This record gives sequence, structure tokens and C-alpha cells, in this order.
Amino acid sequence: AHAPGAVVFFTGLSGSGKSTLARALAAELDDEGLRATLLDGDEVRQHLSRGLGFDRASRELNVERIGYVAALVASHGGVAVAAPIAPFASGRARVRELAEGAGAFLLVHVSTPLEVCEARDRKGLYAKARRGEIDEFTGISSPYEEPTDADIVIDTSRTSVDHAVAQVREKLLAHLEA
Ligand code: GGZ
Repeated sequence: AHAPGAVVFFTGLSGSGKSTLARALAAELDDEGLRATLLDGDEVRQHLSRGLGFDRASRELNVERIGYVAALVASHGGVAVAAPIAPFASGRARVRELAEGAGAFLLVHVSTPLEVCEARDRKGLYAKARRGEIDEFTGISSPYEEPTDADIVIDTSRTSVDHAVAQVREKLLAHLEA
């Protein structure tokens, strides 16, 4: 039996819907009295990882920091919900290792296709990346290694937020009760 805490780790491209799902899940868990701690990609980069770039080493460091904090939360019985791109299998494996030492770990691959993320382009970053104005942009000029060990795969162009959150919630509760 593991500790009562858990880490739910969303990974996927920019614009795939990770933040939306992570926020909706955290809100749902809070409503049920589960103390969800949200570690959103954007916010982490403004605080915990301020000043870090997007080269491979910086991304690995960013993801490991997130994993460390998430595991700390889980080790105290909380549920951490993290949502960085986390494009490298090595970084995700490191997070899994840290998290599993502290509680349950759920890897959620937000698999929304690049074409859809790029068509959405909510922040205009894909257009900039295509014009060469952003270096090492994930999916354009930097790799995204597809997870082969995801517990749940969600394509937000085919699934509603509500349905996706319900799916993750159900798996998470099953893990917590195991
Ligand atoms: C990818 C970038 C880049 C580059 C800035 N590549 O859609 P967003 O804007 O809000 O989310 C993206 C965020 C990615 O940061 P993460 O910490 O999640 O990445 S990683 O896990 O790889 O460390 C995007 C913005 O930062 N952004 N430049 N070159 N995304």
C-alpha cells in the first residue's frame, strides 16, 4: 500500500488543453474535499523555474523541479496536478520515480494532434515558431516524444473537458483506494 497522496501529471503539446484539464480537475477535486495543488506550466515558469529557457537541459530541470514539488505534496497526503509539456521520456520517467516513492502516479497524455494545436494557436506562438521567431518550439523545431506508458490518453479535439475530467477522476480515485 502506498501513501494516500497522488500525482496527476498531464503531458502534451502547447495548446493541447493540458492547463484547461488540469484546472478543471483540480477544481473538481477541491469540491470533493481532496486538497489539489495545481502546478501549471505557465505559473511554474514565472516562479519555481523563472529564468529557465527551452533547451533540452532547461526543460529537464524544469520538469524535475515540478516532479520534486509534486512528490512532496503527495508525500503529505495531497494530490498534485501538474501540466508542463514535459516533452522528453527521460524527464517523465524521473517524475514517475519521484512520485511513486511518495504515492500514486497517473500519467495523462493529452494527445491532441499538432495540426489541431497549431490551428487553435491561442497565443500565436505556433505562427511565431513557423516564422523562426521562437527557437526550439515543441512540435515545430523541438521534439515531443510520445509517451508509451500513459495511464490515460485524451485528445481534446474528440473529448469534452467534462468527460476527460471524469475519466481522470475515476482512475485517480481507484488508485487512491487501492
Ligand atoms: C514550447 C514554449 C516555448 C518553446 C515558450 N517551446 O502554450 P503555452 O506557451 O502557455 O505553454 C508553453 C510553455 C511551455 O512551458 P513548459 O514549462 O510546459 O515546457 S517544458 O515542460 O518543455 O519545460 C508555451 C511557452 O511555454 N513556450 N517558448 N520554445 N513552449
